[in-house]
Amino acid sequence: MSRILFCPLFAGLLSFAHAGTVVLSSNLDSSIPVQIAPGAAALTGVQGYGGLGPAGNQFDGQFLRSPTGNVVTISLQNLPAHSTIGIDFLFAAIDSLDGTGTFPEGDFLRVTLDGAQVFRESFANADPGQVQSYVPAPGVLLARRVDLGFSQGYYYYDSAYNMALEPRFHNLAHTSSTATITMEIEGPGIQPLDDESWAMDNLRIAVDGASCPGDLNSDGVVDDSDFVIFVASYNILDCTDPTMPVGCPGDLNADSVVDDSDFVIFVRAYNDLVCP
Ligand SMILES: [Ca+2]
Ligand SMILES: [Ca+2]
Ligand SMILES: [Ca+2]
Ligand SMILES: [Ca+2]
Repeated sequence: MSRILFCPLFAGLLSFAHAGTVVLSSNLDSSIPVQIAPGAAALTGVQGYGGLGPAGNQFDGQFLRSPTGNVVTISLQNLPAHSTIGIDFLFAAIDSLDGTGTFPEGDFLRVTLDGAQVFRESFANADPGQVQSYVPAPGVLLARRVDLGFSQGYYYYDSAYNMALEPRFHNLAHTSSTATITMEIEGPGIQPLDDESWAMDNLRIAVDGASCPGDLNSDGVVDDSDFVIFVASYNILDCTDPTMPVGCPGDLNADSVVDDSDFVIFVRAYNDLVCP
């Protein structure tokens, strides 16, 4: 890559951004990506969830809604060389999920990566006295125990979470060229679709893009003079990260919307990469 593009400022910033190589991205509006085996889950209108979320990452159109007790499996192949993987998604906790306990309580969102559990927490909407084990990270909670549609009534309130800001779904150690991710709500409390369910929207999976460069400038050594250019879209940036001095980009291409078309280019030196 061109040395002319190197800028120490940008190289310093990159380590704070969720830049990487996006390997699967879907707004789940019109079709289910072939990499997703949905089981009993189906595309469904987002109802009252519409518009929840930060600019550029909001519930909209349709999402993939699943009954509890159903496994949604994401299978990725031919991943580029990398050392970490991250999963962004908007999570809808729909209707009377009952938190931790015994039936009808015991509704746990469980996520695995290549068979290893990376997340298992209960979600509770039905009654304020129920125990939800999940404590949202800063910025994750979008709505809690409000009517966002589907089944109606006191026990059927709904909640929304922006898991793009949940650290437990990011920087997961991973180097294989394939990845299998499962998502389900399981436990002793699972109940039928009209009683409780869940959904995801704006699924985006990225690897860190940290394949190590070779002697890119052909000077006989692999060192900091071999620069790697990253292009990060608006959605990948963690706009709430106070350590990220750039903040979120605005309408950089002047098309009157702040969205993925506003790209931010980073230049990163070889030494900043984690090379396996
Ligand atoms: Ca959608
Ligand atoms: Ca509801
Ligand atoms: Ca229930
Ligand atoms: Ca339940």
